[in-house]
This record gives sequence, structure tokens and C-alpha cells, in this order.
Amino acid sequence: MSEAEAVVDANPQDQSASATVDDDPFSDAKEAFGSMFLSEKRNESNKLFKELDKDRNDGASSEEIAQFVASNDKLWMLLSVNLDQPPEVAAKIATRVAMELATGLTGEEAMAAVLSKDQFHTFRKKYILDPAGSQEFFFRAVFASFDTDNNNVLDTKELDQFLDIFYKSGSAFQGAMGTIKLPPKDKLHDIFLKEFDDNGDQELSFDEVRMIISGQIRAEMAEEIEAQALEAERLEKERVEKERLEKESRRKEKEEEERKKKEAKLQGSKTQSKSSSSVATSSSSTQDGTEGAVESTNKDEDDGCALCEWVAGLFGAAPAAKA
Ligand SMILES: [Ca+2]
Ligand SMILES: [Ca+2]
Ligand SMILES: [Ca+2]
Repeated sequence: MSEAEAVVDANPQDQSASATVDDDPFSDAKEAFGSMFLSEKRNESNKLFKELDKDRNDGASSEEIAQFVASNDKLWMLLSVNLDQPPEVAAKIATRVAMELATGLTGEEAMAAVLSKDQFHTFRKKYILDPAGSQEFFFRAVFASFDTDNNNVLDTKELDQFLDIFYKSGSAFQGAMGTIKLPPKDKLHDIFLKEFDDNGDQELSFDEVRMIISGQIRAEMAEEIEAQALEAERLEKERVEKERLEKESRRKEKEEEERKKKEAKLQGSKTQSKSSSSVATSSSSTQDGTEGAVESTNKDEDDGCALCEWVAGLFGAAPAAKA
């Protein structure tokens, strides 16, 4: 196992900034001279930098920062828990965000950069040691985890995945909308673009959705979304009712059709019965033998109605008359 792997595999808690310094009983003495000129935090940063700079080129590559991030669970644990990401995925996202924030570059450029000791310290002071900064780091990591193509804006597909977090029960972001009832997702998608896409490029940057990710959604915005949600609900109810009425009217039409069909059939039968009534009546007394068979063949058509029985009786009479 290489030294680098050993750092990653060790308990992350033991590798945190303060633990590393405190574990060395001589650290104060060793750094005493430097401390006269540099702050304690700066000394800690320098020590950490020396540890993470495995190839000793006085620069921190993204691979070296990746190992530093992996050993600082504070940088990725929240992301892993809140977005249900495996630790290694969350750590990878956190590394990208760290490189971007430390260099001021984006995407591939940031990952290809090498951090100086100063850049590392500035990043550590601003985004790890400062509570507000570490919250900002988390929000940026949340955004980054949805910006899957690393271009720093959420396109349509990425925004859809981002919106899912508001519908997931138990998600910390569910509360970001307060207690409002969310509209269907395609509707929320439109609302988000309408409300947050300040530059109108149909994509959302971190700054455009910062309010949402940080849960500082404006009150009137929540009201607007709720109003739109209620309107969407009303329209949906209207649609369902309309569908029900249409179905009902189709059913009635069909019933009417059936009724007319039967009536026509009945008319036809009456006509037939009129023309053959004399024969039927005259032969009715001799029909006992064939009646059962005829009744059973007519049963397939319509079961058990008085009219059918009556019709069956008529037809039952006819063949016998021929015979
Ligand atoms: Ca290095
Ligand atoms: Ca993107
Ligand atoms: Ca935009």
C-alpha cells in the first residue's frame, strides 16, 4: 500500500486538520519560530499542504487534493447523506468544487490546475474553517452534483434531476419550499425557469438557484409557486371531471344504441311473427320436443331476458312449422 493510499484508508476522523496537529506533541515547539510571523491557522495549512503534496513539487494537484478531501469527511459527508450519494462519489464532487473554488477556474481547467500553498490556505480558511464558508461549500457541492457535465449550469435534463430532490420525502431540501404544496414537476420546471433564469439562457447557474439550494426562497416566491400549484390542481380536477363526463356520455350513447338495436330487432321479430303467426299458432301444440334445443342456441345471444325468451319461443315455433 502506498503512502497515499494509507492516508485515504485511515480513519478520516484521525486525519482531520486539528487532529493532525494535536497528535504531534512537538508541533507547537517545531512551529514556534514560524508562529512568530504566521498565524496558527496558516501553520496548520502549511503542515497539511506538506502532507498532501506527496510528490513534493510544492504544488497540490487535483489528485493530491482528492486524497485530502477523502480524508476530510466534513467536506463530503453532508452531500453523501443528503443526496444519498456513495462516499466516493460525494468526495469526487467535493474535490472538483474545492479545485474550482481554490483556483477560480471551472471544470477541466480547474482539475488540471496545481494549487500553490497560498491558494490551499486561502481555500481552507474560507471554505473549511469558516462555518458560513463551509455551508457555501456544501451548497456548491449540491449544485455540482446535479451539474453532471461540469459546465457550471443546469440544463433541462439536469434541472429535472435537481427538482427531484424537492419531491423526495425525507430530503433536507423538501423543507426548502416551506410547507407549500408542490405542483407537478413539469410545471415546477417552467416556474423555475420563469422565476430564476435571470439571464434567460434557459439554464440555471449556481447564483441563479443559490436561494433555492440554501433554502432562502423568498416568501412571495413560495406564494407564487403555491398559487401556480393550486391552479394546476384546479385544472387537473377540471380535466378529470371532463373525462368522466365524456366517458359517461359515451356510455349513455352506447346504451341508447343497444336499446335501439334491440328495438329494431323486436320490430323485425314482430313483423316476422305477424307473417308466420298462423303457422306458429297452429303448430304450437306439437313443439314440445324441439323447444329445449332452440332455447339453448338462443341463449348465447342474450341471456335470460323476458324479451329474448319470447323471441326464442317464436323461433322455436318456426323450424317446427317447416318440419
Ligand atoms: Ca504535488
Ligand atoms: Ca450542466
Ligand atoms: Ca440562466
